[in-house]
Amino acid sequence: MKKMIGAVFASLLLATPAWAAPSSVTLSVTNMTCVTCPVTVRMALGKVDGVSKAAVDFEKKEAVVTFDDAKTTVAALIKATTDAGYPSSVKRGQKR
Ligand SMILES: [Cu+2]
Repeated sequence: MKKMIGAVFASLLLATPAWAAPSSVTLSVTNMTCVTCPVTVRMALGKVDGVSKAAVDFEKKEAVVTFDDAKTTVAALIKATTDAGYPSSVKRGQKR
């Protein structure tokens, strides 16, 4: 019985790896020419699996994205905005 509980705990640990902490990155987004562009960019980022939050600023031409780095990568985020017609690059990234 004790052994079984141990196995359950081990599988729980595997299901939620320690490195699955939310990360955030600020992307510098190009091509945003009007106020509805950020909406398109935000929707494109929101479709990426693992993204929990995306805030796009038209004035600053940047997107602040919070994502689960076990599910997606910064490269996938950049691809998402680029595929939507707005190529982006990393302005600053940080892990929390
Ligand atoms: Cu626009």
